[in-house]
Amino acid sequence: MNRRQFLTYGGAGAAVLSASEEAYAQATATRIDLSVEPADVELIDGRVVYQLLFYGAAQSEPRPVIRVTEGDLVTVTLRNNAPEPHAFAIPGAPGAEIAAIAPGGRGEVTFRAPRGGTYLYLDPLNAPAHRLLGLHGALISTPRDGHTPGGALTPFSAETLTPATRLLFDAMRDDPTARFVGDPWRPAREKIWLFAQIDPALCEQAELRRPIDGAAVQRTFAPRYFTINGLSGFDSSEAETVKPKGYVGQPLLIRNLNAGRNTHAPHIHGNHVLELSGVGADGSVVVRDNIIERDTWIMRALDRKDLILPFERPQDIPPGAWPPKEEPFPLRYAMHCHTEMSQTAGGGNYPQGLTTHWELLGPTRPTATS
Ligand SMILES: [Cu+2]
Repeated sequence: MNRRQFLTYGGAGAAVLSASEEAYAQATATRIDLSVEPADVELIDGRVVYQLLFYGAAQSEPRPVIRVTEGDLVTVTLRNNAPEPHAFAIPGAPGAEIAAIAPGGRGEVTFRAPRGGTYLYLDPLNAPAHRLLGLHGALISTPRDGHTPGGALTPFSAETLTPATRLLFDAMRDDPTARFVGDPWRPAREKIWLFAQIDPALCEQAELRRPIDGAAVQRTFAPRYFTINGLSGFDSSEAETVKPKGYVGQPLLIRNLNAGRNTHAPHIHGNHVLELSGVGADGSVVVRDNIIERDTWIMRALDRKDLILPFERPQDIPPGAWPPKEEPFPLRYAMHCHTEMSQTAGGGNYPQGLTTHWELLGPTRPTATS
């Protein structure tokens, strides 16, 4: 176990394995090298638990974000540095599976990057146990062509856009008659919120190499820590990888995923979000026909939802009182989960659970030309 990684809590960030930084590039061949590593992870209250984590080659941070471009030929290699077999899958990406690899072994798979959208990669073995021990991460597929007929850029393939999503992205523009006056959405305006839960009893079972029965875990999993991108409480509230920031008129995409076992009900203050997509029965990205404004949305186990946080004037503030004169910018608004236990750590330590906030930096964006 001397090879085991030790992670302090704040060290769990968002390293990026970028297959192709250039959106809309020609199809290329891409190689992603991953390994499964045992790790001692320090949680928000100082407790250290044993986890199993995916690492990228030469990456010091776990669960790297994998970025690919739709249609690319992607080769994933996986080295198993853990003491039991591990596997790999991407629900919704046909063919993206590596069967069980023995300890010390290596596996490989080549597949076509799926349609534009947000995906989970995970270890499907002994489900949901290995995934809940930490073996999961986010994969972002950039569409080869993500434009609306009106020319607005979206995070989805043009052929999967619905009339509602086309109208929404076209309605974010620098035009006083538009519904969302400001900049169009840009790919750089994005946050990944990868939710997970940790049950220290399961971690201990794995550390002591006691047999783990996935079906039993499905029934007995009792999480005591609730994380966003591996962070919680004060850490997730302040982490730049989690916290959306921007001016009025700078819409942002939240790519929300739930790698855990429990249902979350994230709730946001200040603006409503617009729910753009969900997951089909086969794991594919389903772009919504009907876009509903939500202040609370449901994230079931393995859910993936893309949401627009519009960064509009908070509608609780009357236009006549905008911009506020006595309250200084940035205005800070909470995101917390309405599944109440998720707001705690270690069985009651509030508010050290799944929470963050977002910041409205000012009423006028610095890039505005009009
Ligand atoms: Cu609230």
